[in-house]
Amino acid sequence: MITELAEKLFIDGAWKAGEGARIPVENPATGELLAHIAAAAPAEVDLAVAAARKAFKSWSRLAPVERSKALHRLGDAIFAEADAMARIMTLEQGKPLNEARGEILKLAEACHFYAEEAVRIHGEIVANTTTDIDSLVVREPIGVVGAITPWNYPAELVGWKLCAALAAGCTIVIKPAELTPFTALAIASMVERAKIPAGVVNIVTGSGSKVGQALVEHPGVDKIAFTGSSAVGLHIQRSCPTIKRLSLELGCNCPLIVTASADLDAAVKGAVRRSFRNMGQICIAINRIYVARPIADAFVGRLGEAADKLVIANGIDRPDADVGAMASAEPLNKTKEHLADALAKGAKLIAGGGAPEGDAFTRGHFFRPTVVAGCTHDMKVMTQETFGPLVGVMAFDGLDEAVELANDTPFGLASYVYAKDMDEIRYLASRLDYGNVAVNNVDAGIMNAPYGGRKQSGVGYEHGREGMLEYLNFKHVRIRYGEPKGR
Ligand code: TAP
Repeated sequence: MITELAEKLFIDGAWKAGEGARIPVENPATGELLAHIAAAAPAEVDLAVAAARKAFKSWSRLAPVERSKALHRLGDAIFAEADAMARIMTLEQGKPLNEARGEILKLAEACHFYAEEAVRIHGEIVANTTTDIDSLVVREPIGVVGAITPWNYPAELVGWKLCAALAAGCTIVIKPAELTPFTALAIASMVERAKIPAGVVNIVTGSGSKVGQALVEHPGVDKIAFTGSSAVGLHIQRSCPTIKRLSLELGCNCPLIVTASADLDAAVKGAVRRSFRNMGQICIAINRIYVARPIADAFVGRLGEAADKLVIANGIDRPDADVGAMASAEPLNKTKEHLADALAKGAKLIAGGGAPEGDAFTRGHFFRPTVVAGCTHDMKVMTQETFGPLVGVMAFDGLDEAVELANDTPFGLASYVYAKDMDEIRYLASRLDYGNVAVNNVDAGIMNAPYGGRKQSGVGYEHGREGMLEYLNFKHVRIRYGEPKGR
């Protein structure tokens, strides 16, 4: 399937051989070349935006139930092709096949969720000072959306934007990450199969600084929906030459607090899953853990043992592996840098610390899940997003200290708590300055509830009804009525 998608753009419902320079896409588990993409030329970005503008006229006026049916068809098409799409994702991103398949199924779920939301767009009638006037507050789609997405969840992060935008009546031009473009192109072929009208969904590939920036600056794009690093999010906010709506889903340095009342087995299991799943390349990955001092040694010992037990492999060869290759050299190098920094400043290595041994790992971006303890806030692992398989642990003496440490960050996407004591849970959940707080579980984001960050972790929400509202404007229609004839 990758060969069929190579060097193509999806514009106005058709596949077009890209005119721009070729960019290689590699398999991060082997270093092998998978295929090339075409960097969309400025004229091709213009074509995609023009197609989305043209399609907006009819898509936004379509009865919501028709948009709903289209999204259901898309969900069905993706579900039917889950195996093939998962394979593409594993080949270009590195996560194990079973996990990639799970992500594709969640993309299908997002299509069906927003298909249902599409028929639930409603407004309000607001009281006026006189009774001959009605104020109708109606919701209308914003227009053309430019979606810019990262490489860690190449299907879901495209899908949340695409599905919510389409449900609201917007059309979209998507610029996927350079590292993982083929998953997005495979989604485009499902859009085609679902017979979504031409121009409603367009995909342009290429670099962020050129193709992504062209969307940010394009006068025909009404909204930018961006997921990625805080640095690029800030750059986008600053570089918008005209007023546009912006959603920015950015990075974090997520804390976990484990209190003395916690179920230790559950806390270790949760910490391992959310620190190392997808090799820690998750915006809501647990990067730092604060443990009540009386249980700190026991927790650290068990966390290290559990990390060492994780099965690491090429995700195509071992679909059920716990972790696969990292997506590129960049997050791998950052992980090594944060580890070296922690060790140089006195942290103790508990597990991992280097690449796994064996021929299978020599050419890919592999690193063992790594735990360091005895950490302090002088260390990068405790204060910056690592975006890799490294977690730092530190002991605390009182809940206020734990809250202060957890909130000692410019970020605010997700935080985690393991505790059994209800008073502790309430105290912590209400004081953690994060858009998401997960207690006694590590799934901070679910499809039905709003998911968004605070502070430098961004603005706006994805998931839930709120995720669709990001693509709608309010319109106030104030109507004065007269006396009816023949009353
Ligand atoms: P970035 O380097 O920020 O890239 C994200 C996207 O922006 C890519 O498509 C990139 O294109 C593009 N881009 C780069 N420069 C641009 C510019 N000047 N104008 C427009 N677009 C530009 O992030 P990443 O390394 O792919 O992803 C990791 C980051 O994403 C982490 O910080 C992580 O926390 C964050 N993230 C956040 C969330 C949520 S929901 N908050 C979810 C997942 C990831 P290229 O690929 O071509 O560079």
